[in-house]
Amino acid sequence: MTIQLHCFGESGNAYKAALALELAGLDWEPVFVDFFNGATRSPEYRSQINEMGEVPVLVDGAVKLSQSGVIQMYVTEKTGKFGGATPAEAREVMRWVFWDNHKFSSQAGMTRFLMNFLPEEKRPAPVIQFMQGRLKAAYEVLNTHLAGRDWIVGDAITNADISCCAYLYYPEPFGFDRADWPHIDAWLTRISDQPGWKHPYDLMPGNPSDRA
Ligand SMILES: N[C@@H](CCC(=O)N[C@@H](CS)C(=O)NCC(=O)O)C(=O)O
Repeated sequence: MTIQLHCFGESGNAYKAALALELAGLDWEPVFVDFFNGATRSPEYRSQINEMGEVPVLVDGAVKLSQSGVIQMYVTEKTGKFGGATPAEAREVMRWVFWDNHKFSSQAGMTRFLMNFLPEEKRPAPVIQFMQGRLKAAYEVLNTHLAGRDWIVGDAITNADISCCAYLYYPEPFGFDRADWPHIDAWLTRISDQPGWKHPYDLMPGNPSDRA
């Protein structure tokens, strides 16, 4: 049975799930969620798809899951891929996924939203500046960790990499410039060189140009 992933292209959190499914070689298809027209805020979405009002949501037969990190764990359960080679690595993978969800992607996603998807007159400059300061500290953490290593954990790509990279391929500006962070830059190239890798806008339906 084909796995369904409720998602939209602009969602870096959905990209973490979509990329794990795709790189693992699982049979899956995207189900477009019209976030920009309020789909995730509708009572139907909350009662039938996800009470948390978010994407991504994975449906595999009777299994329904939200939270990108949990969906990534499910891909690991099904395929043995991306979870780390040992129990110690598996814990380390989770440590970075939690860090990403709390300190990195959440801030990158919000800053990108405020700078690109809000009408220009509503963009709160002091909040954006504050968020960019927080993000700079997070880039520093990741760049320093990646110095002298190919992957965040162990010797191969894991859910830690798939989680932390998700917002960094998007073209909309939010203050991140690959040229400023050489170890992150090389790591992003390493990830995009993986067989089967696709850009978020090629993997999921929905693109800012749809609303232009
Ligand atoms: N921690 C969650 C975050 C999910 C999330 O924030 N998704 C956003 C899209 S990137 C969303 O659906 N937001 C809807 C809303 O806040 O109304 C995950 O990793 O899945």
